[in-house]
Amino acid sequence: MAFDPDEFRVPAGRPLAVLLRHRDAAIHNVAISREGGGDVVFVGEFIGTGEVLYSVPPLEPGRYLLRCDLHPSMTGAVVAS
Ligand SMILES: [Cu+2]
Repeated sequence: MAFDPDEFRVPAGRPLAVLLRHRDAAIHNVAISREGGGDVVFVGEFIGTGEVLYSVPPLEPGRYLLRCDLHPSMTGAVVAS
């Protein structure tokens, strides 16, 4: 019920491939939004097992909130620079 690691540094301005590898019994996804309640920039499909490879559009430089839409405690950060 957590992202591991919970902070990611990525290059800004480039498409991203994000692999979510699922290691518990719950359903999860990955959503990315501007930090501080800003625009949602990506919402990934939910998966219940296995892994999924998300194609995330290029991010502008800055900090973003990473979260699972089903579990408010599942958060992390994406830093694009
Ligand atoms: Cu979740």
